[in-house]
Amino acid sequence: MIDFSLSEEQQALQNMAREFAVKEMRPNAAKYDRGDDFPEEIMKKAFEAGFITCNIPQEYDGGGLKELEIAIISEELAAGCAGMFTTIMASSLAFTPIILFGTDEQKRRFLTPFTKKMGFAAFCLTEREAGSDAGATKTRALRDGDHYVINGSKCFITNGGIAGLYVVFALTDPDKGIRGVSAIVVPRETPGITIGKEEDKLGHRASNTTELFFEDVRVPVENLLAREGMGFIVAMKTLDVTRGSVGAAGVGVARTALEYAIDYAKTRQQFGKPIALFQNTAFKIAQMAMEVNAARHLVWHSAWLTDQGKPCGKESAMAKCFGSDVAMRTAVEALQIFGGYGYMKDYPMEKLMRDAKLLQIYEGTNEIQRLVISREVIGSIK
Ligand code: COS
Repeated sequence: MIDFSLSEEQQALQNMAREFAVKEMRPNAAKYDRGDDFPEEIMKKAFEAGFITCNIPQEYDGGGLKELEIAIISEELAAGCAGMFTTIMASSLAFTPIILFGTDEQKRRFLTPFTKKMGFAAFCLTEREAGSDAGATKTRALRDGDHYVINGSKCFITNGGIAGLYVVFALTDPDKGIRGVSAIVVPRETPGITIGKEEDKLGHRASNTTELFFEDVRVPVENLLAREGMGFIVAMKTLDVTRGSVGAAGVGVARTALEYAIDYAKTRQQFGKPIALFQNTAFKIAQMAMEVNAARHLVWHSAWLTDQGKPCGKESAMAKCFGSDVAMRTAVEALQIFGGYGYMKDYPMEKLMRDAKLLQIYEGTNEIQRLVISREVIGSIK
């Protein structure tokens, strides 16, 4: 059976997220893009609406949303402002390894507090020398009695400076390489954590990105997720689940760019008629509309697979890669329709283009997504 319709609940969720994006995010997107301020008030409203804790299971007082519903919300929020979307969904990314691999006690201890009071979490995998090669982690978490002692640093951490909780991937057994990596939950208040400077980014400027330094950070062994040495698998399985929402964000950014381009093309007159009546413009718009639809279908399919508990690594990589590539292509083409106006900061097009770029890079570059897809599609070679 195949059914593309959304349930009444899903439609209500979509409407709620769309209204939030239109009323709260879009009117403030340029302001937070220009300055260095954090959109605190909008995040408070996002918390009250349940977006920040949407993937925390209901038994731990969260929204308990499935991946398809998260994809629906992600598209809407990113259509409002990709930077604010990133702040919200980076917490979901950090909650995911706890949801997938935490014990009941860990979920209660680490997740439930986020449902009571607004807070953020951060997924700490990337290091200066371990980006795409995530297994090259150098940060160590060596056992000392009933504690791990963490030393090292992480970079490009979304929510790094504002998070109350970090999920840190570190070597508990440095001799074992990838198989010596473990996932450990580290509360922000633990002594020895220093937050580096906030990165000055091209786009997603409403989100906070920092380096993090760990110096003799002592964390009880009860904060280990899964087992020692399983950290790399924890990271990979997390990304399999979450990458689809980056594709959904790509759909959101592309959809906004397309909407602006259509409105503009219908009103902008050149050579005595609206430019939408020139086939060059109309065909660009047709191409963009096709690609937005195709990307959404990939995203929803990968989310559906995840919700069914079926393998989804290849499909979520496809959704992430295609969705973000469509965001980039659409933003560039839509800006072109605006001509010189598109290049000006008074118009929203250049922000969309800058925001689209990061979607092709974070949560695994699109080159890594193509690697994941090609490995599975080609299979083993004898
Ligand atoms: N699910 C379960 N297990 C997985 C897995 C997945 N999705 N992907 C890899 N593994 C397992 C492999 O099966 C292998 O296990 P064995 O050693 O028992 O065979 C192990 O993990 C190592 O995998 P692999 O050999 O594929 O590792 P590589 O170093 O070659 O590459 C990639 C792994 C490139 C896919 C990984 O490093 C990656 O995803 N990098 C990008 C990281 C990223 O997204 N960073 C963004 C920052 S987080 S916001």
